[in-house]
Amino acid sequence: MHLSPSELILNADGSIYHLNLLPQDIAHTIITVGDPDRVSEVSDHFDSIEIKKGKREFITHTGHLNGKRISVVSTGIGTDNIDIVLNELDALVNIDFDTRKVRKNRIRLKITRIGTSGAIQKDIPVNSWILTELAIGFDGLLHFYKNDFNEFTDMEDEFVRQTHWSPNKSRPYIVRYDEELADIFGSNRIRLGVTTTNTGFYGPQGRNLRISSSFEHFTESIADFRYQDRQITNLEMETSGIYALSKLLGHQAISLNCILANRATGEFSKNPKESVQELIKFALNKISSQ
Ligand code: R1P
Repeated sequence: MHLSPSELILNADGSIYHLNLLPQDIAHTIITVGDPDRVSEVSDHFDSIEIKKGKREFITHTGHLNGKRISVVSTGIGTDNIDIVLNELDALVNIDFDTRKVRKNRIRLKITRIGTSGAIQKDIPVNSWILTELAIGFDGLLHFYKNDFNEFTDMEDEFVRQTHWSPNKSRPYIVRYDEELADIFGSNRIRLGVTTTNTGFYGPQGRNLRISSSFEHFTESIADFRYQDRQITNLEMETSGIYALSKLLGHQAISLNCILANRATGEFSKNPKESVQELIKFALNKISSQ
C-alpha cells in the first residue's frame, strides 16, 4: 500500500514530520528520555557525535560509544508524544520514503527509556531505580490500535474491581517488558516494578493543588492493589505507551526510571540531577557493551 502525503508526512528535505530525521540519521539502538535537556546529558558520554537534529520537543543525537551506534531521542511528556515518536522511529526504519511503501524486511529497534518517576510504596527510596516489568496504562493509547492483547485481562479486571475504577475513565491495559532486552540490565541496584502510566501529572496522579482529583486517595488505592505477588511500584507518563506500541510494531522495549519522589512518604530527591546522571551512566555501560 502506498502511503499518501497526508498519512506519511515528510518535510521538504525528506525527513519525517515531527522528528525531523532522515532514515540514515538513527541507530537501531535507541534511548528515549522525556526531557529534551537530558539528550545531551546522555550524548556527552558518547565517544563521538555524528548527528544533532530536532524540532519542537523532539531532540535527537546519534553517535558512537565503545563502537556501538546509539541514538538518544527526547519524547517530551506523555503518551500522546510517545505515539508520535514510536510511529516515526518505526517509519524511519520500516517504510521506504521514496516508494512510500512498508518494507518487506522489518528492522527491530532496541528501545530503552531513561526516565524519572514517583514511587507509591513507602519502601522504595528516592534515587533508586526501577525497571518496569509490567506497565499499566491509564492513558488509553492502546485502545486506538487494533490489537489482540489479552495476556493480562484477568489482572486488568482485578485492578478495576479492587480500585473501583470508574467506567468514565479509559480501561487500564497491561503490557509486559521485552525480557531479552531487560536481561542486559541485570544488577542488584535495579528493582523490577509494575509501573502505571497516566495522561497528566496533577489530577491524573492524585495531586490536588487548587482543584481536586476525581479519584480520592488515588495513590493509596493503587498502592493497595495486589495481584498474586505483584504490587504497583511507581507512576509516570510514558512507559505503557512505549511498551504497547513497541509490541505492536515489533520492537524491543524496556523502561528504566529513576525514582525522584516518594508519594507515600512525601519525599523528593535532594540531588535529582546526579541521581539521573548515575542511571544514565549505568544504562550506557550496559547498552554499549552489548
Ligand atoms: C513529569 O515531570 C515528567 O517526568 C517523568 C514523567 O513520566 C513525565 O514525562 O519522566 P521524564 O523525566 O522522562 O520526562
